[in-house]
Amino acid sequence: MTLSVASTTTRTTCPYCGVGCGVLATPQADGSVAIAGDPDHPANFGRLCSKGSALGETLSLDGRLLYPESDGARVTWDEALERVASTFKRAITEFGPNSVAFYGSGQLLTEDYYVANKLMKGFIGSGNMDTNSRLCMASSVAGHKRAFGSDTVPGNYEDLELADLIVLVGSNLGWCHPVLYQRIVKAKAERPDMRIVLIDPRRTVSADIADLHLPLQSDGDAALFVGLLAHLANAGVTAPGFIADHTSGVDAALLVAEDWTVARVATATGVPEHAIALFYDWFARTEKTVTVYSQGVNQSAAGTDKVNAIVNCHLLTGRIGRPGMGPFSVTGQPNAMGGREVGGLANTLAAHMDFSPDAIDRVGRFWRSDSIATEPGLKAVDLFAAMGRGEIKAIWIMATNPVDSMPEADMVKAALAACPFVVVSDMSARTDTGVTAHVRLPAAGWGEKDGTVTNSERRISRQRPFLALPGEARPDWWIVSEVARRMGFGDAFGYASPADIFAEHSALTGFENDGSRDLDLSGLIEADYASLAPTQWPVRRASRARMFGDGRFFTPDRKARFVPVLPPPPFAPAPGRFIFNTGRVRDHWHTMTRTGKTPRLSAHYAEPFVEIHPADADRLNIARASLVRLSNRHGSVVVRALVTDRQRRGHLFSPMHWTDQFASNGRIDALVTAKVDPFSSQPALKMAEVEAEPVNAALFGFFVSAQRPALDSAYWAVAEAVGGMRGELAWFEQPADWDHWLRSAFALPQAARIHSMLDSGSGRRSFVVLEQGQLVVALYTAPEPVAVSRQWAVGLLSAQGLSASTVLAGRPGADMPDSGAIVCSCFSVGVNTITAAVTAQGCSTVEAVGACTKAGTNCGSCRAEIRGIIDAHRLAAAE
Ligand SMILES: Nc1nc2c(c(=O)[nH]1)N[C@H]1C(S)=C(S)[C@@H](COP(=O)(O)OP(=O)(O)OC[C@H]3O[C@@H](n4cnc5c(=O)[nH]c(N)nc54)[C@H](O)[C@@H]3O)O[C@H]1N2
Ligand SMILES: Nc1nc2c(c(=O)[nH]1)N[C@H]1C(S)=C(S)[C@@H](COP(=O)(O)OP(=O)(O)OC[C@H]3O[C@@H](n4cnc5c(=O)[nH]c(N)nc54)[C@H](O)[C@@H]3O)O[C@H]1N2
Ligand code: SF4
Ligand SMILES: [Mo]
Repeated sequence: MTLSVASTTTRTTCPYCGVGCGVLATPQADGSVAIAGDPDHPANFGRLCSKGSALGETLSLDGRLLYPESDGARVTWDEALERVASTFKRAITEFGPNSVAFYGSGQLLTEDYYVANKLMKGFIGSGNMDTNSRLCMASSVAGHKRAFGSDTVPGNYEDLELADLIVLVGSNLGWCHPVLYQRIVKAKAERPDMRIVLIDPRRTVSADIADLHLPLQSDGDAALFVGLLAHLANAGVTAPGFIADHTSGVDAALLVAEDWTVARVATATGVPEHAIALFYDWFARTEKTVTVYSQGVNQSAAGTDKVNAIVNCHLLTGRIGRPGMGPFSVTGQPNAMGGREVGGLANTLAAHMDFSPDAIDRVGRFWRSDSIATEPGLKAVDLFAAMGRGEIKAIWIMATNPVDSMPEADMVKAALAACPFVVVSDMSARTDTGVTAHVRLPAAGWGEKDGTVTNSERRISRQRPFLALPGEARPDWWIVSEVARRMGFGDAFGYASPADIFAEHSALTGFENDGSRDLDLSGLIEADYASLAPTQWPVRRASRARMFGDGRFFTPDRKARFVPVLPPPPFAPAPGRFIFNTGRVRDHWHTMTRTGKTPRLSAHYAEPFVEIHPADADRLNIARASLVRLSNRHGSVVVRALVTDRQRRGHLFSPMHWTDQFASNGRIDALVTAKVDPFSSQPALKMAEVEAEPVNAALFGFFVSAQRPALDSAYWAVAEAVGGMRGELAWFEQPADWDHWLRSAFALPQAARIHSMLDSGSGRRSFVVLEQGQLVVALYTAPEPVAVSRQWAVGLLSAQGLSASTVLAGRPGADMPDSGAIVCSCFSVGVNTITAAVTAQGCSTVEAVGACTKAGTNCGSCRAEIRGIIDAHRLAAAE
């Protein structure tokens, strides 16, 4: 049970994506917390997506790490902190400061991040603090610096509403930045002339609002935008005055672009010429164009070049620094931007300053340290490689789960297992990374922690606590400061509150700045932290509203730089292999430590899967809903086949979310090669090469159970369900003794009676255990993927007065209709219910379906899928 510290409503910020929506959290008398969008927050104006709406359901203390642990045993904070401080100190004395490292996260608050970075770079004296932003934003950072001289995101959210053309490049905004997507949907409804182009190898849900989708071959983006640059120059769509006064290097960029005709771009991208020409024409003719990009751009071996290929087109047309236009890198994590601001990347020092002699001197004086690091540290991929070679003697991982999210994840796991000292600060008691730790430190989570985050449009918002710290959990800034004190740096880390830290960080951003650096928060030093309203930077004492509005950049000559980009040759996997693309689904967040706790969010997709084109599936004898093994030299995974023509032939896609905590073998980063971009060192997470083959299981199973089972089947995947768990199973060989298998998997008491039924013709078998008419466990097995309705079976967990025969039959009765796979997670409305509204009740619009079923009427994240169901029915009716 959680304990609230607030009786009224607390204004805070969503802990998931970089949209940074304002949230109103109101603890209720029964211990739950009511969550609503903050109507006054300028990111969302009251809206929330499915993940934001379900925040209240992630707050239970189930699975939380509540006490410090050393070698798996509970210890006092004093013992844990002492062990961390003394072990780090010993390693530094013996092997030097570069033998230790911190690996942080865009899910730390700015204050936490600032303190960790200051300890490593300012006082331990090593650059070895890197972050999961290396996997996320590093190419945008590098691209921004090459073009602007600083890591400045020029866009404001209102630009999306003011634009006449929005180009989404490698961004599935509909699922990953749902509230921004909804702002665009609304703007387009008000101004139907507004155009949207989607550039993504897959036809994602974001294609729903697109006037044009270019399903390009992975990494075709550089060719596409270099071709666009040539087209704009040839068509005379340039801004000569702006180019002359405010940029440099245009000629070199145009020279290498010259040969990139539409025909050549078509060959390089696999997109038909007429579609490319149409996109180029729209771009050329539309002054107010915003190019939104995300991981399809950044997570590539050519990520930085892709960023600059995009920025070049905006510089050539002078479309930057003005309302309704500009390149706009949208950030993923709630505080990806804050982490960049404090200097969390190993190649940055602090406050948007790098390791230049000036900056080292300036920051050293500000921190009053003479042991400041003088050179960049190891970046994520290099860091874990160095650890694999035994060069890292102690690592502290905060708020990230690299055993699941790093490329070559099995190597990362092995490196951590061999590292002499691993510290993990997390909210979760059990993560794939946490199990490798010598010391586990319980961190305060969302609702408990207190500080600031910066969203994609540079807006700083407060996360405020409304729950008491559970058990002995502590905020990350406190934990790091205590270790710093024990290492002998107490004077520099005597913070009493996050407000102290924020004031110091703000002061550093303004220190000897005078407009020479983009990041300047000096206007906030004396702001009232407790009541700080969402504030966009820069916030100099004399503020300037829009970045680059005056055409001045942060390079030495204050001019933006064109970067000549040479598109890489199209990637051709070895014969018989697929391009393996990875990313996200609507309702899960990364490694599922929080979204995996809610039945609602777990119902949308309940197991790991791979999207495969029907022609490829046929060729390989991969049947719908069967199991597939994906493998390469790094490892293998087993996931469900999702056969769909939204996928390109020769490409596969799997989400990154499933871990060893939720599936037998679904950690897809085990397959991703740690190949990095040469400028940003960001790994190419969207481009592995794999083989696919059907898994010939002898038997499939599906279960629902009141308790979490311990499974040993060849394949298993579990998910939370209301009243218990649900899960998918498969065996290569049927268990010899079902009674024994069930009793041990579901920890059934000897007295429990197992009812069973076998249909000898089909080989289908079902088992049920009831206790006073309530379900303990139901298991359905079949030689083919089990066809029992998942939603109906999950409903059994909350049913009373059940009879064994109804459950064994595995067919919904009239009193328990099958709603089908969940589409709307806010109101748990399934596909069958929606289809019935369309077919039987004649609902032909998303609004009408909403009126009939409530689906899509709360957060709206599922509206694109509802439209898909209506369209499919319309097509079927027309045939
Ligand atoms: N639901 C949900 N939302 C999230 C997150 C989450 O875990 N779940 N995580 C947050 C975080 S940290 C991030 S970084 C963002 C990521 O947000 P996005 O970048 O929008 O999400 P992804 O699914 O990783 O990738 C986007 C798309 O890139 C496409 N792509 C792959 N290769 C290429 C290519 O070569 N070119 C182009 N043009 N496209 C390509 C993929 O097919 C995919 O549809 O989402 C944030 N929001
Ligand atoms: N193949 C592939 N791999 C990818 C990606 C991809 O698209 N494809 N995307 C990459 C990207 S963009 C990202 S951002 C990463 C994300 O990957 P990770 O950062 O590894 O994933 P999370 O699950 O968000 O891990 C956050 C951890 O921090 C804990 N936590 C949450 N809040 C706090 C807190 O306040 N303090 C502390 N100490 N702990 C906390 C959570 O319980 C969780 O264990 O994955 C990357 N990996
Ligand atoms: S769009 Fe959704 S996940 Fe992102 S900040 Fe808003 S509510 Fe949270
Ligand atoms: Mo990310």
